Amino acid sequence: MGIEKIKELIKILKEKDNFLVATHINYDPDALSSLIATGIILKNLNKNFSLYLDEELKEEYSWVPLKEKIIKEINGDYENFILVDCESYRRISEKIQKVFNDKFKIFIDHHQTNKLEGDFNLVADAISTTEIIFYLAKELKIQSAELATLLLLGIMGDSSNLTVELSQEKLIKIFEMVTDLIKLGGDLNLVNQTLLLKPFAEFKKLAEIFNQVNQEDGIFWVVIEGREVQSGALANNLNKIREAKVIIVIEDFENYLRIHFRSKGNIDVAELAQRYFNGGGHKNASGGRLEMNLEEGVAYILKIVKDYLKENAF
Ligand SMILES: [Mn+2]
Repeated sequence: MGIEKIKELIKILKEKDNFLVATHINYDPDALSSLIATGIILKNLNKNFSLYLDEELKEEYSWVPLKEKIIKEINGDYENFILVDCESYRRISEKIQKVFNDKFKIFIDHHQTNKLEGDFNLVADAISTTEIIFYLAKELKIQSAELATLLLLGIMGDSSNLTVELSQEKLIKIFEMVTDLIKLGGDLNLVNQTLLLKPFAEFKKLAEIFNQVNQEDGIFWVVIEGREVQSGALANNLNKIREAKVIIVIEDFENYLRIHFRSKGNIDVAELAQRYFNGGGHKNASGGRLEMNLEEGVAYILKIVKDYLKENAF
């Protein structure tokens, strides 16, 4: 990640004021953490800002700072728009779609399939968007235990608690970053508890879903109702199946299907999601959507994935 780009962003943030910050819908730990960490940076720069989140803050995140800055309705007069951890307009809430266009747009993201064109784009090859914010905060010398814990949340969230497959170079970088954050007072135990502990009722529901998982030629898939459980976490869990090459979680939203892919090694599900499912993401974790009924949709998805595995001899 170029430090020059970070310096350019700092210059912009210092010059401007009245920021509206948002992230993708169905926020995950990295999205929430980058949203609020950006708020902490703006607060330290004495700027006016709001953090937009259209969903409720889930109970497990009750410890996060700056909750008073989170808004669900957009009323203020904002001049600048910062979007974090989001690679596509399809993942921006409708309320944001209505207001962001005439603003100065800053995009901070780490999805390899990001094609958004803002007035300033910082799309870097990073494990999480919070990694980018980490370097931004470091350059600005903004440091606190609170911020460190928040950044750990994003990093641990997007790396499945440091268990995703990464190159040696990236592993060293991420472990150094985590060490730095712990030294700054970041509470890794709290972060792990936030990410790993679940209510008993959710375990029972997951057990039911695990029993419904189908498999064929290394492809493991399951259909769930829209928002039945945390779909991303479910997909990560299923990716622990040793025999699995590709995991597909299909979320049925009645008029469309949301699809979550996970894969191992060189199987690039970001490419699949982008090419066939109007989506994108990372090599081993991606998502998309499909406007089809469930039966046709499942058959179509399986065919695409099977063909892809065959073509590439995985
Ligand atoms: Mn992310």
